[in-house]
Amino acid sequence: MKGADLLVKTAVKAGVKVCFANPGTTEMPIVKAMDTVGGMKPVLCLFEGVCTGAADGYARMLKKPAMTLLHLGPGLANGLANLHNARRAHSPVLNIVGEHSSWHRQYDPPLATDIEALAGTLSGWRRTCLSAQGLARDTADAVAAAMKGQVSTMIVPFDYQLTACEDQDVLVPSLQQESLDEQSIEAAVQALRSGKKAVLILGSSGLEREGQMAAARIKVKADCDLLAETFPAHMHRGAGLPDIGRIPYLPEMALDLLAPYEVVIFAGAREPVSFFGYEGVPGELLREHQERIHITSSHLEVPEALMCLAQELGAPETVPDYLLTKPVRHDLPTGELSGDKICAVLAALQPEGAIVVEEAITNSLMYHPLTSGAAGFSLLTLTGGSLGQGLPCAVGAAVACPDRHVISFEADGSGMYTLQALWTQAREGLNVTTLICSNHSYDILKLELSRLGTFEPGQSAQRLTDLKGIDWVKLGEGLGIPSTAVITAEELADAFKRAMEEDGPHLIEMML
Ligand SMILES: Cc1ncc(C[n+]2csc(CCOP(=O)(O)OP(=O)(O)O)c2C)c(N)n1
Ligand SMILES: [Mg+2]
Repeated sequence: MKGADLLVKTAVKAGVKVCFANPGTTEMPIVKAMDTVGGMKPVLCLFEGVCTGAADGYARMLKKPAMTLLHLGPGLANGLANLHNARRAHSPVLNIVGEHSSWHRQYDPPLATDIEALAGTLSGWRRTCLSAQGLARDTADAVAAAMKGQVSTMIVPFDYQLTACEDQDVLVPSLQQESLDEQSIEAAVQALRSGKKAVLILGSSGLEREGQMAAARIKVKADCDLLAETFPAHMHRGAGLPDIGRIPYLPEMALDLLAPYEVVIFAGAREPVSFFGYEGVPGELLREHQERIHITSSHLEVPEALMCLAQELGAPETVPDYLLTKPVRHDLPTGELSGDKICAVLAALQPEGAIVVEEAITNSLMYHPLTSGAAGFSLLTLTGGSLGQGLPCAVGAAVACPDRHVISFEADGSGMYTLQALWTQAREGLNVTTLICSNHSYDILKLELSRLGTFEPGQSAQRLTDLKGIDWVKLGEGLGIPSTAVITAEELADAFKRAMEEDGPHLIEMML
């Protein structure tokens, strides 16, 4: 057995079943080992940002890591932006990065870089392997670290991958359940009983069904409000769930919304801060006098902490009907498309169990409010603000959940960062429908310019925010995806219904 076989065997045994890869020479033994060992599905991605974004999407759906296989420092560097989003989502991701042979590194060959330094910026765990025989232990440690909800990066020299070594079985230790912080739960109980105006802000795993239902029970008993963090990694949404709004992205709106609360309780969410430090706007969105209580320090155990809080409060066992949204089927809009009409078409037609990956920037403003009574779905958003996450994340979600429809609700500028993902969608026959909001512009940057007092962009500003000349139908078709353009809401509804009826990927360019 070779070191590479040991690595793949250990990963497969630990439940890592998919590898989003863009390999090179230094990863070839691992590529070969996937055939020798078996049990791991290889998915070729034509840019490393697709590999890492796909691993993030996969992890958000299944709560377990996929592997990425990346080529030395440059390959990892290409994947960093989406590892940033994965880190913000607390996604378990296992990166395997090839490195030059241990004896060759000293010559500083062209592809040599400080891989550990690159990995260190975004990985909660990283290690350069020091022997072939150690690869089973290293892989098990890397998977265990990822399972805590972080990016873990293992750097594997080429020669160790090729060295013969003894077969070993190294098991990944199961996650130790952290005990709940009873003191903070007691503090929350007291605060909620004090009669002060309170809000419970949910984040990470607290936004999946179980957490939301526990939060609704708390609301019934304590008469507090419920809010979600601005950019959830995976939020269940739709009819049958409580209607939980998200803290607005714009700091002025968030400040207004949060101002009335005397007590703010956090369950898996960070304290809200402004996305950027604008002049004259506070960075922290809570004021000093607002009492803050975090009922859990971990993003993993949020539903448990919420259930414990519900119990300590003496909340009812079930959520009364009036707190759960009823199915709402909005009328289909007509005429020329706008962002709001796109959201309305989606809310009306998206099928039960859809996974919606939302990176539609300015055109998705109404999507959240309009979908409170939609057919139940999973919402995955841009956790770290680093564009180019949507199309790859849709790949990973579709590989993780092949029986569900993935709807990739995407802005045109954002989509261009990682459009290679479309090829993987076609090659793998994934059930992804990509909806491109074609406003031919970096529209949100015009809003940012207006914050600087520029309402009519000058020539340079125009050149840096205008995207005319991109034909998404040709791009989609060029990468193997049946693609069509729509101008009206009626055309969108027709094209969307057709896409939902057929298996495999589709692309709809929505002309705005
Ligand atoms: C990796 C990365 N690069 C650049 C940016 C800065 N940025 C934020 S929004 C934006 C433009 C978004 O345009 P588009 O995706 O077309 O959405 P629209 O504003 O038109 O709705 C840019 C370039 C970013 N957030 N992330
Ligand atoms: Mg745009």
